Amino acid sequence: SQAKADEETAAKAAARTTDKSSPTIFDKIVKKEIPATIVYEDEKVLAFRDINPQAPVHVVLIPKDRDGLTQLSKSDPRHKDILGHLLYSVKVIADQEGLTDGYRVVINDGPNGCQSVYHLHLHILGGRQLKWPPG
Ligand code: IU
Repeated sequence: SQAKADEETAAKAAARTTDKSSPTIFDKIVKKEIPATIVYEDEKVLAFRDINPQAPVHVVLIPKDRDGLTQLSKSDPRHKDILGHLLYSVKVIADQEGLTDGYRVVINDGPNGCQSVYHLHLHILGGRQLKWPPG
């Protein structure tokens, strides 16, 4: 029946958006299949300007190889090196961006953290006085 088909379509759409094993748009940015304003890159990480910036400087920093790191809470001991590499890269990028008066680093994790892309990423926000607590 049509109703059943509609139900199936809706279920599939829901599954697609919550399927945390499929590649995300960030993989396409890594492969340069879709454009992004890249501000920093090395063999392991890539950083680009957020398309919906929440501050004058808003950079998204990701591991090039997701390697199971859909989100921080899914990390395991094998990820310790890349996690350290990412955090140190924040400092390098913040220097490069001239954030001499400070900045904020954010990792949104899961639904309560308002994570929308399931490829681990760090937000680097700066260039204005940020408020605390966040929303
Ligand atoms: P979040 O922590 O998962 O919500 O962060 C995802 C961010 O990725 C969010 O700030 C988006 O604006 C940003 N982004 C992007 O920069 N380019 C894209 O093509 C997509 C999302 I999709």
